[in-house]
Amino acid sequence: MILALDIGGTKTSAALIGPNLKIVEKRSISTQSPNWAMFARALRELIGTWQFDRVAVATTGRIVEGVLQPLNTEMISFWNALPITDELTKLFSQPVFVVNDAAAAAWGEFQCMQTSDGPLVHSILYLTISTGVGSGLIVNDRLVSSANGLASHAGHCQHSLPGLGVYHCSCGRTNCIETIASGTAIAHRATVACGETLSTIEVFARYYTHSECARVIDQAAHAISDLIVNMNATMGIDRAVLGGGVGLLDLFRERVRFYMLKNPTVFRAEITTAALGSDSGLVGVAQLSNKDEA
Ligand code: BMX
Ligand code: ZN
Repeated sequence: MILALDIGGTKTSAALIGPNLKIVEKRSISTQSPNWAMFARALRELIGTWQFDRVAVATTGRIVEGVLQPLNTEMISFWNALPITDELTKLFSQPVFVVNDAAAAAWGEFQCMQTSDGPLVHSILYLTISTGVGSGLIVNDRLVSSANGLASHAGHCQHSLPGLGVYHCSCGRTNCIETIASGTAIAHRATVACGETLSTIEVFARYYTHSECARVIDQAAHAISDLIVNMNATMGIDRAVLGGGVGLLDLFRERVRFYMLKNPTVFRAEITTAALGSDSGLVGVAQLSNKDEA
């Protein structure tokens, strides 16, 4: 049995995964915690009496030689340069495999496509549009990775939408796509535009009735569409898969498709939502940990 963890900026999911790599049971907690020790204790309690012989972890942030080095340093305050592999090995006394959350989800979605009917797909871009904007890339059947853990943090490419002003990203750059297209950014920008506190879900609920909310969502969708086109131009992807709380919304996918159609045909990519829904990271990291052992 595998214990799979998906540690996002807002929520952490844990799943017990059987030998057929299917989820047997799933639970979740908030990722926000005053420090690592308290988060680790909450994790231990969440897992309870589950029995497993390996731990597979998909986490937000860059992983460099087992150390978590976030790009967005404000997302989870307590773990800059956390030796996550060692800490989780101590906590669970089992071998631990760690990879970026969007990379894991990309692999999970890619494996799904290989078993479903239809033409074979060899290259995909997976985007999680959630607390941040994460990205995982498969090119010619291989997951793209790099020693510095930066591949493929496409959410930190800059957008080119005019007239938006300067947005500072917690990675140190300005105008990263994450600063206008993440769920956090959508809620923040609509809150400022409307003059009242709005959650991301509330902003989407107002799409057809509030022009300011529609504008914020459309700008996010436009930036994501441009990103997909740019990645297609550089990597030749067959398909872009949207995941995360915002990415899974039909309305958002349709707005991304709308902006995609403004591009010449050769640059357009097929856009789908994650077949595994919010489980792509959990299933993908379990598959990757299995593959690494094989
Ligand atoms: C940020 C970055 C990515 C991550 C993405 C989505 C950090 C801590 N995270 O761009 O590594 O994949 O957010 O993360 O630097 P999520 O928490 O929204 O799933
Ligand atoms: Zn950035």
